[in-house]
Amino acid sequence: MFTLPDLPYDYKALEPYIDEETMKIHHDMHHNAYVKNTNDALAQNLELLVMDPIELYLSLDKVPEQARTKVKNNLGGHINHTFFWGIMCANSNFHLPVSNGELMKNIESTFGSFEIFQEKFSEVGLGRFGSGWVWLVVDNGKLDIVSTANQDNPILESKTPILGLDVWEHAYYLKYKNVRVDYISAFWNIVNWGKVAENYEVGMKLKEGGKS
Ligand code: MN3
Repeated sequence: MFTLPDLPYDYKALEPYIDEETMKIHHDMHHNAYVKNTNDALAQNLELLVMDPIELYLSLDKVPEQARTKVKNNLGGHINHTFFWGIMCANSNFHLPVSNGELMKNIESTFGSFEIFQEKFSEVGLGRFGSGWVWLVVDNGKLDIVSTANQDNPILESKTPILGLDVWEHAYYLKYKNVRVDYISAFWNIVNWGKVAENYEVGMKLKEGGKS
């Protein structure tokens, strides 16, 4: 059985950028539903329920065909939200990427500057029609910004996400209503750059050989 992980901080830790009520609903209801739906879909396949979530997500051919789409969407939701909680934190130091030498240098050389990177990330997030995510990924040793629909994760395309933002309306509607751009702007205040830098190192190490 997959289980809902606790948030790594209090529900109100990301205030005022993401409000307490949004975090409660997002974690306790939305994320919890992804976990429950995955478990329900695999109730007849207990051997799959003991697998590592990412390992199972990368081998969906093991899932019986009639359950595959449900598992892809809901297990993706579980993986994405677990990742998302981890790349945010209270009291983010906005300038931390400056001290993370390698990642910052790569962001600057790839996009031109940190500010241009932020603009492009916002553009891609705004450009996602309907529900989905915007990601900073390592793709074969290079940084890139991509967007995915629904709960798809870039690892399905052998890209390693190092930063990601949920742009489903449920992630921001209570506070920001339909103004997604304000939610994306606020996000920069709560990015856990230390965690992003860790993810970056992992992604760069995968350059040789890619995913198995
Ligand atoms: Mn969500």
